[in-house]
Amino acid sequence: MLTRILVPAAALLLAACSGPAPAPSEPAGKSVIEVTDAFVVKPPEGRDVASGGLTVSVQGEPVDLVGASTDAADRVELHTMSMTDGVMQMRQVDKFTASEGSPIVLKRGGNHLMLFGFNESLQPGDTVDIALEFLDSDGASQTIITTADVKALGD
Ligand SMILES: [Cu+2]
Repeated sequence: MLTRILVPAAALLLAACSGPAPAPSEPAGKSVIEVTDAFVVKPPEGRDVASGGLTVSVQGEPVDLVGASTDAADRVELHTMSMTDGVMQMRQVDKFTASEGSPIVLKRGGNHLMLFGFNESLQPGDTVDIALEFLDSDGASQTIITTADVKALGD
């Protein structure tokens, strides 16, 4: 019985492997990405973990935001935020996806950027450049550098 199930599965696998070669991929740039409203919140005195946000709109094919980096911090992670039993929980994720009409919105109290080792000398009113790495559905990457305003905690 087991054998009879396994044989067709193996045959399918072989068929998939010997299928026609994939069509040549389209040139990159099918997605036009726009990043706006970038900000970073200066952490309280003595802390160096900052949260940040921005909006990513796309025209064309959907794109994934898969990473971020900045000279202003050691490391930037993509985080989700959720409430579980009244406890706020943050979780690191690999990516956020933007599609037409459905932008990525990263903000306080929601999905956000988390900057570790944030440069403590930066003050509200300063700006920091953040490099955002995107992948489109063909696996083509695009890096966009956006300028984020440093905001005070209460702003
Ligand atoms: Cu976080």
